[in-house]
Amino acid sequence: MLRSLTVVVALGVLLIALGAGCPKQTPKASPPPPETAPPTVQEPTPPEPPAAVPAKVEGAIEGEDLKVIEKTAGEAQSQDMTAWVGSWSGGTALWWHDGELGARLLVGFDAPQDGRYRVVLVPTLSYDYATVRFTLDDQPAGEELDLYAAEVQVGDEVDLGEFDLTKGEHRLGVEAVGINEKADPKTYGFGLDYLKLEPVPAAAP
Ligand SMILES: [Ca+2]
Repeated sequence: MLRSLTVVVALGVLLIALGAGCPKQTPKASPPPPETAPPTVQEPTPPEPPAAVPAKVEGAIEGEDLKVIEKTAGEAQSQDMTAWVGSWSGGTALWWHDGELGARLLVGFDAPQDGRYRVVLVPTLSYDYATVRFTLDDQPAGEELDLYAAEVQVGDEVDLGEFDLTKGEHRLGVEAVGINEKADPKTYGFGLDYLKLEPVPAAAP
């Protein structure tokens, strides 16, 4: 019995000794991570800025907002001018097209209060525009104006003169009285960017 016990103990010691001599198992090395491209950071795409529309001129009565009271020929409508080189107030103008010699257009605008005003306007010039005369409340206003230009463009300010205006509606008349010989086609067009009423200080007594 004692002998058997001795054998078992010896055997145990031997096994322990053998175990101590075994190379330690090292953990298997992890396989290298698959080569994947680093995640790319998507830069947020900035939204397209809206097309720049020219600001409105301070104090302007926009041609495109005028009330068309009467026209004897053609069509009068608002026209987007941002496709052309130049700076129309609000990027838009009144466009009277497909007129004829002697055609008349009458538009209404409001004076803010009773007073004396210098009335100025800014026309559009174009290759097919007419020579025009203006009236203000049926009275002649300013000089005859040739609106021909080889390219569509915004014109210079035109002085129609000084007028005593009451608060409320007044009427600007445009008559096609001719057309430049270079105009092609000769469609007697007219364009109005804006009108402006400049108060005239009362004369000193
Ligand atoms: Ca305008």
